[in-house]
Amino acid sequence: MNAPVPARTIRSVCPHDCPSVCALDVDILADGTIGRVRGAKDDPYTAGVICEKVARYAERIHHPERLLHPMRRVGPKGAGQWQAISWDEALDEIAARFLAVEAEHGAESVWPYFYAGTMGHVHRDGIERLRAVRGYSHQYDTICTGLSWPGYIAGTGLLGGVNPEQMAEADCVVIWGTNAVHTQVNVMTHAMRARKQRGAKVVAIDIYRNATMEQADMGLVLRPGTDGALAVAVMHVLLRDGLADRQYMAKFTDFGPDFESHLEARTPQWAAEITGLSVAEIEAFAHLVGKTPRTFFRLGYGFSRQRNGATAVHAALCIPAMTGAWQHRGGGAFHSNSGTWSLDKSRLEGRHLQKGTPRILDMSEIGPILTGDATALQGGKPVHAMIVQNTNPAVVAPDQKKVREGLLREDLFLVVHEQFMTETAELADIVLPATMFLEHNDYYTRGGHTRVLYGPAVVDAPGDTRSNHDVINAIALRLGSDDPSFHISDRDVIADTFARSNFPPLEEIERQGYINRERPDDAARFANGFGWPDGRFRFAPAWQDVARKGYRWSCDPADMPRFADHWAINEATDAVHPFKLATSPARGFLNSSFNQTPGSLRREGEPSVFIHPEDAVRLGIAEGDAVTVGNVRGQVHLTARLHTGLNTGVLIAEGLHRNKAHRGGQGINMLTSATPAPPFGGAAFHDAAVWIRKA
Ligand SMILES: Nc1nc2c(c(=O)[nH]1)N[C@H]1C(S)=C(S)[C@@H](COP(=O)(O)OP(=O)(O)OC[C@H]3O[C@@H](n4cnc5c(=O)[nH]c(N)nc54)[C@H](O)[C@@H]3O)O[C@H]1N2
Ligand SMILES: Nc1nc2c(c(=O)[nH]1)N[C@H]1C(S)=C(S)[C@@H](COP(=O)(O)OP(=O)(O)OC[C@H]3O[C@@H](n4cnc5c(=O)[nH]c(N)nc54)[C@H](O)[C@@H]3O)O[C@H]1N2
Ligand code: SF4
Ligand SMILES: [Mo]
Repeated sequence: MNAPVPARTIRSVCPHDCPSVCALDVDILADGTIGRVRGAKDDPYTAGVICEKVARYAERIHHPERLLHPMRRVGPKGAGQWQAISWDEALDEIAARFLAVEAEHGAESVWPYFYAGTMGHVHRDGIERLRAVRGYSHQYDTICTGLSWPGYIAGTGLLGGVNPEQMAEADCVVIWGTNAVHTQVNVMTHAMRARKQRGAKVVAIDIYRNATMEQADMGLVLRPGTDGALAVAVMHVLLRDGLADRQYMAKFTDFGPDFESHLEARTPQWAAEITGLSVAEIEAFAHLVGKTPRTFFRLGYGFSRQRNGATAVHAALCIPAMTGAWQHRGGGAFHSNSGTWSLDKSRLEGRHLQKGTPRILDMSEIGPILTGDATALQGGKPVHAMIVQNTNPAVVAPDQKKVREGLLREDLFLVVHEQFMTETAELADIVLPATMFLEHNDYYTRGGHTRVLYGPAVVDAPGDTRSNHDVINAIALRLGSDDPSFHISDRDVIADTFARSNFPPLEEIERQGYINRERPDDAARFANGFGWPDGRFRFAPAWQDVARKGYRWSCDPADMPRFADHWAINEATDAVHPFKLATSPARGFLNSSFNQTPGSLRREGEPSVFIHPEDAVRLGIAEGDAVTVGNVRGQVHLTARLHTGLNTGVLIAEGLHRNKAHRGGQGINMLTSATPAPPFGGAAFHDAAVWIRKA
């Protein structure tokens, strides 16, 4: 069948939480529905390529299960009995219940909770205005970037790096701890350009032979949580074999005799024991990056989701500082540009409205917080009311047993604003229907390239759906605030934010679709010095200085290793829990988003776990067997898939499927820990010691 002829094609932006921030061309059909979605060819980073799940967006935006009306729970919590209500009824009830909780328990007992369902700043961060004006508990954003960002900043002093489009000009691209084929397909576009045009070598470093490694020239499959050991051994070899750029280090880093003697014991033999790699593999990798000046290190999030992830990211980042790769076009490192936008969001987030200095609760600890853990509550009162936007904690948050138990508390009033009846929405008292990105105006950034993009409202919002911005404003007005920021439109907030940030006017950005925030190349590669006052990259991180950039300690600062190193603090295996489990990303889902679209469900099939055939044989497990994986936190039912591309003793469950998609209804985060990782918190999603047996 031929695709229908579109009435028009509009420029938009993918709103989802993926570093690529693709510019989209969206066909709008004569009946107002959307047709094909394509990657914009004229956007230099998108370069005409997007992932399958967003190419099929018509499945999501016109999904028959979209929430269209506000609803009130009528039966017991989580029983799925609802009554449709009007917006006025819903908003009145929310205001009354929030005010009652404020009066009885204090404003800090209300905890607005959000994450990155949409990455548009207006509809993501506007919830901060409500929090500020009422003095509600704050949220410490740790769930995704709490480990990797501090790890990167510890070295460079600034969260920014070489324009990732320059990967195409590299002679070697190291894709470290990111399954880019699944999670940010555009990395592959530019890495493959380098290979095609320059014969560049592509290296992938992961804990299993994933889809990205299948496309690489060199694949290093190490044991989970051992990247720090690989990195310091690589540096040992660089120094040993005369491949370190000592001149560069003398000028641009804190390199000195203490660090050099620290590395003396970090031999490839030592690292081989820890990583499971061979000495030859470690040396070959060190020689490749040591002899290829234009080596681009694309550092992902995956290896930061180990308990020692912050130090691992820092250790990997040290390699280009030792080879001097930063000096060469096509060389250097990149993790995220999120530190480079210079956006003034003070109005958008309502900083002028802030009442008092409320406690800041760690979003990754939502389970312990809602089940009354005194440390997680910082000695304060329990949470009695929440409004949740843009996130699905019942599936995505660690220590799922506690999350669910907490969300089900009878004395918690839970409002969930959603596009679908997620497993979080199912536990709510009031469910509110939300618009999607083509139905509201917003601007978007993510760390993956250099542009800020604009996405306009282009189709009608279905049913009674309302945008996050409108809902936050309506609640604030009901609660008695009359600040002008609660009266203006999403478009006005964008125009105001751009004006405050000294960006070009919105009209100009609207015409062009984006604004380029690329920094001059020499600044991006720290050619005039790194982000610390002395301009030097730090092989010996001063974590206290990182803390001052907005982080809070989750460990004793004295416990931090002095230099880049392997830090053996991950969940230890033992006789009962002999396996390490990682919960790597599935291609068809984006976290828990798309877990209701037909194309994604077809692609992902049933929730499964990769196990090495030797382990499987030993445990009497065959391909396709029903298995149970468990630890002290809980148990999950999965289907076994035999995979030779991982170490023995390692299990990989690509997720996040719906909890309900698992036999028994328990999702993979039953097994992950909510204990904040050092130094500043964050969830170690890929670090769980578990057992596995045939079900
Ligand atoms: N299709 C799809 N796309 C996504 C997402 C998704 O769920 N699905 N999630 C989105 C979000 S929110 C984010 S933050 C990004 C994250 O995207 P990435 O930066 O790719 O990070 P992760 O998805 O956590 O994991 C990437 C890889 O790290 C590997 N890994 C785990 N532990 C280790 C380790 O100790 N060492 C090494 N070297 N590798 C390890 C995993 O096996 C996995 O292959 O992707 C976004 N894009
Ligand atoms: N085991 C394990 N758990 C993980 C991870 C992992 O690798 N392994 N990854 C973690 C990471 S990196 C992250 S970032 C978190 C992400 O976790 P979440 O931020 O919860 O991401 P999603 O699962 O995509 O859920 C976003 C929800 O927001 C809704 N939404 C989208 N747009 C809007 C909107 O405009 N308005 C409203 N009201 N709702 C909207 C979507 O329908 C969806 O249900 O998950 C984490 N959880
Ligand atoms: S999810 Fe990522 S790769 Fe897919 S369209 Fe969105 S930004 Fe692009
Ligand atoms: Mo994330």
